[in-house]
Amino acid sequence: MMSIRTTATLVLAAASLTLTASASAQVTVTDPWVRGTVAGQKATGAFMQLKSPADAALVAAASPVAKIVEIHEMKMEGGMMKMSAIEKLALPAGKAVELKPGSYHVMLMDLVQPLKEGETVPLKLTFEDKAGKKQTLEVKAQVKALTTGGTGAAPKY
Ligand SMILES: [Cu+2]
Repeated sequence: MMSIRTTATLVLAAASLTLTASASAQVTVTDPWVRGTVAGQKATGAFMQLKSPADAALVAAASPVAKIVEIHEMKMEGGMMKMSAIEKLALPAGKAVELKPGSYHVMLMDLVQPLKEGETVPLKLTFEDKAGKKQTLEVKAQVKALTTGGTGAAPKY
């Protein structure tokens, strides 16, 4: 009798983090992701962790999937969470700054297409250092399910 050998295949899911950059004082972008949308939805949020070795700021963002891209913050105002555009998001040297649901985020507005889970969305991020020198990083953000990080079905940025 021959025994049947089973070959176990180990599938390793590598984190797909793509960075394209060249400058020296490099801002690190970790785990960029975008909340998926449903048909007809015109806006969503992009989230990530940013870390800069020297004082810098995120000053602009752009993406081919959205006609308008802004940097937003969320604040409690009269008991309500409100979001508003900010000119820049400060990145203190060596400190990780998190863009996450309910907090800072990159707002993608006037979307040109629905964003489906599993797709990737190119995001261009522009940083400025203390001397005013600008640096642009391009990352690929993973589209995650609409409800990721939220408490219900309602989109929450
Ligand atoms: Cu927003």
